[in-house]
Amino acid sequence: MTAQSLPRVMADGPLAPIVLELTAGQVDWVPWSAAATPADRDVVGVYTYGHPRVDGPLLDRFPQLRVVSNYGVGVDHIDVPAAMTRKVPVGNTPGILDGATADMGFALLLAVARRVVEGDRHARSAEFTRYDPGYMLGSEVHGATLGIIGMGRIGAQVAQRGRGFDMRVLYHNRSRRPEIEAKLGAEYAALDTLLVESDYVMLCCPMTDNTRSLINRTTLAKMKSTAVLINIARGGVVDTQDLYEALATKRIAAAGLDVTEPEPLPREHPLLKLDNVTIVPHLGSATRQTRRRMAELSVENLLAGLAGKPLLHEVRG
Ligand code: 8YV
Repeated sequence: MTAQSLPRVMADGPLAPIVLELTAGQVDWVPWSAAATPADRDVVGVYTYGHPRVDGPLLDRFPQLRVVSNYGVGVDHIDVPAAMTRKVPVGNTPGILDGATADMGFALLLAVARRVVEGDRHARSAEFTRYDPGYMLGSEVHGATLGIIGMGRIGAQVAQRGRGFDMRVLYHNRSRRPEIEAKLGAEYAALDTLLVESDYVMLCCPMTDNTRSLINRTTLAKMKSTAVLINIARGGVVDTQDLYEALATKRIAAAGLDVTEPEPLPREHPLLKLDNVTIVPHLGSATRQTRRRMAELSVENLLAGLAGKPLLHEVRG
């Protein structure tokens, strides 16, 4: 087939080499354009790689659209009901990035609790000339209480790690998960109870209208002053200004953030100046193995949709 006869798919890039490899000879990639272009009439697929916004007006640009495939599980950047109304299936990649994302949650939890990033900076600095048993005391992880908000697949993996670290595990979720309670000894708690009792609060929920700004001035005020907030969900689950104020005034002790709102934060944002926050640039699923599986599944979804077949994983509502 010539490039002209291959199905045309609009994607935000640059795409990972593995995505290009897996689609070689099968897809004619069209660069992302926020505005309508003459090429739109031939576009039959949309591939979202780094969270570009997909809404009704964007979908309406493509009269022949057969599929939207997302590289990742979270689809808060895609108006799924708008796609459903237009009978365009939306694919995502659940079930393959839970372990990697939970590992990152624990990497942040441990880094913040035991001041790993600060310690690294000090160990490299000119100031480190003498060992002092009194400096950089952290907080204990084992034996502490971990509060997990959102007990889906990622939350369950976090609970398992918490148990491995001999933590008491509380969770809050839309519905109770008796099998997780039985298997991992996690205890269901009302949101307020979880906030009041946890030493570490980890956000593992999807971003929806119900979870947007769930962590705000009011909920932060319920947390212990020694507590640490870890966000591996979406930046928008936390009100950034309220978190900044809580950290700057030591209302809570510290935070570890894989995600922020906006993402990235403006380079001059005051949150970036605080010592009691550790931030990584949305690395939750960023292992070679997991990212490869995400590429494979998102490409399978894309090719299935282009061929008019059911997607391996279709987001419903
Ligand atoms: C992805 C994520 O890396 O899957 C998700 O929802 O947030 C990340 O694991 C991201 O979506 C890819 O851009």
